[in-house]
Amino acid sequence: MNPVSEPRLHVVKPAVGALDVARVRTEFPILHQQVRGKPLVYLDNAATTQKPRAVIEALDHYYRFDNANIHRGVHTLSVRATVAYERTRETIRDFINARSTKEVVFVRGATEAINLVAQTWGRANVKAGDEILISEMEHHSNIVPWQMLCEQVGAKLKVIPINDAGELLLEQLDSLLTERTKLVGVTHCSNALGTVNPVRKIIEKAHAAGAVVLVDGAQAVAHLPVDVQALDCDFYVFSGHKLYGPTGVGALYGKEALLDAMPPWHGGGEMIKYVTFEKTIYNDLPAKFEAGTPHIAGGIGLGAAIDYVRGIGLGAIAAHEHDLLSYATQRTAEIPEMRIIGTAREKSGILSFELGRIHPHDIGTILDHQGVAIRTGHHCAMPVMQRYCVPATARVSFAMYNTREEVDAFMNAVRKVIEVFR
Ligand code: C6P
Repeated sequence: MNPVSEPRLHVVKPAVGALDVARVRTEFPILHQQVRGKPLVYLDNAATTQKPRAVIEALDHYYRFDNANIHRGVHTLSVRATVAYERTRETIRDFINARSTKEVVFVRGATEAINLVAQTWGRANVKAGDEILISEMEHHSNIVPWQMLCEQVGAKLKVIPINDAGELLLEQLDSLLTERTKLVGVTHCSNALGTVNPVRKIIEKAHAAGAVVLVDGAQAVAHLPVDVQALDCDFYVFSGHKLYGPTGVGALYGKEALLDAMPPWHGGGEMIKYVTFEKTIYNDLPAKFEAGTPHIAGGIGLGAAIDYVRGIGLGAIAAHEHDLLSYATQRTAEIPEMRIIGTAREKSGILSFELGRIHPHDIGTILDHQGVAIRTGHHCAMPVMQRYCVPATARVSFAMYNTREEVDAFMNAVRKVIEVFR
């Protein structure tokens, strides 16, 4: 199957106030540089976003003035570091509207969060013959941990297929959900296709079938408002670095009752209340899942990133990225060789494409010579590539600081690729 897509406009949340992109850009020092003699056009935001001054300064401030281990010391620096780190937990709670900070576990990122759930909740609740249901558009991070669990306990992995536009075939959900389905794992936004999934509807159906739901929010939290109570998801995971924060830090949201009943994951300091050689009493939530010294600076930086994003407003960010995607989608129609992969009605700012028979890595390399940074490859979503019968795609992904002029620069660079291969 090699469906030819036509550019379709998607529907994302309406504008809430205009975004002052020129001002936003002044807040991101890295954007103001030349790459290979051309102004940098950074369009690889789904891989990682750039960091605003507020985040860089939060990290700098921590290391200059507050660096100490947390939750342990009575001295002033330790108290300051602890307060700053725990402030981020509250910031995250508020950002995703969790009921309590007990429901917010710091992790290294989305990948670690999913592995944590698979190896704790999964090992405790999934037995031989049970089923885990994921979708065809998942990132490897939301496939492999479940495959590993299934191998360990003798469970079965099932998959919700997608149509040619890259939308889930939800009509199949009813038959795919059985009394054996223990968990549904689904991405909020696809990193390879840009599809925004109707997670609320999926959660409702999964709950009706008695399954819990983990939502992979890695590509969502920086682009659309997330309310875990309104969604009623059981677990929600995201990485800080795709949300303008540092790498190596992210969050796992879990409903308190579920987290409370789960066994701990890593053993070590911080996750214990009392240790003897005979027996250990584990700590309360969320410390039970936070063994060892965490990425303290990263946590503090993530708090600064979320404050920054909220200051701009997710409504305004979504509207701006929607405009960029619409503009880019329209402009791709000028180049007949360009085929968009992923034309769902609801999309976030991700444009995956093929350019005739030119290999995506060649596209990426030539674009880099024009100062344009995009990602090429399978995007850690090989089953999506298999679905569209392509080895890889080229992918443009937008953030709040991108502009229509950058889309123009990208299109000019694509024309250059075609010239080179003509
Ligand atoms: N996608 C991309 O370029 P980590 O690596 O843990 O921060 O995030 C993993 C992950 C999980 N789910 C989705 C939907 C993702 O997009 C990603 C990361 C990057 O698309 C790197 S492969």
